[in-house]
Amino acid sequence: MSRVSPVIIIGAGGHAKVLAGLLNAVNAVVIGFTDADTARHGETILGHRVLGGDDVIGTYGPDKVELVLGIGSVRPGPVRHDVWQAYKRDGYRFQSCIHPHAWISPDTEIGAGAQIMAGAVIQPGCRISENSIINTRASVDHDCSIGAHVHIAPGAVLGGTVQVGDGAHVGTGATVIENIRIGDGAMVAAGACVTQDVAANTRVAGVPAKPIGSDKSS
Ligand code: JB2
Repeated sequence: MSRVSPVIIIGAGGHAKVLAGLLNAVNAVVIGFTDADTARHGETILGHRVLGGDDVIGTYGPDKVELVLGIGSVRPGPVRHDVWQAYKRDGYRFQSCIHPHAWISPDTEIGAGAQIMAGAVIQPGCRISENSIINTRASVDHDCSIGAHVHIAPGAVLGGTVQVGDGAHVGTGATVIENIRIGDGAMVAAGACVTQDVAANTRVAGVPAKPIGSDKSS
């Protein structure tokens, strides 16, 4: 993980605070946060100021700063994807963030802007695609493939050879047994135990997990 450029963290909520702690732990140069909520402007979080709205980013430009996407999610949704695309289009780069107390097999493919939090474990043969979060103490076993803009929430456990599609969300403390496919945009509720494939844009919950709806029906 190279730390050659200073970073701005987009968002100043809970997820951004966790990222600020990570960036402090690796001695990154953090310029500050931006937040859409003007009431947050001027606050200090873990030693870094909320500088203003996203217009601040433009005062630096893509050659002077890299970005860390600090807006999290508790369900599938377009926000992280859309903010990511907008800044990529304008030529900005997103730094990947890897906590020094994560254990990541050296052969792991890690996409741009991926965020791997404290206590996460990623076993050999895995791919973590761009802008995805492997959150605190999540466990990703061998040969898993995690798509782009995915959130594997704190304490979730994926058995070996699990495939998670783009934009999916695996909730806090959920378990996905080996060889399962989770479709694009699907949501696994917190604490669920997934023993069968989950179709795209479908929500599942419970032990064993059952469908509880889809994006199209909600
Ligand atoms: O376009 C934006 C924007 N949209 C929302 N630009 C910028 N710069 N900021 C934006 N925000 C801001 O993101 C909101 O004003 C708010 O301050 C922040 C989101 O904070 P919140 O704490 O509500 O959610 P979060 O996304 O940081 O964290 C959620 O997801 C995490 C993964 C929480 O539920 C956490 O508990 C969870 N761990």
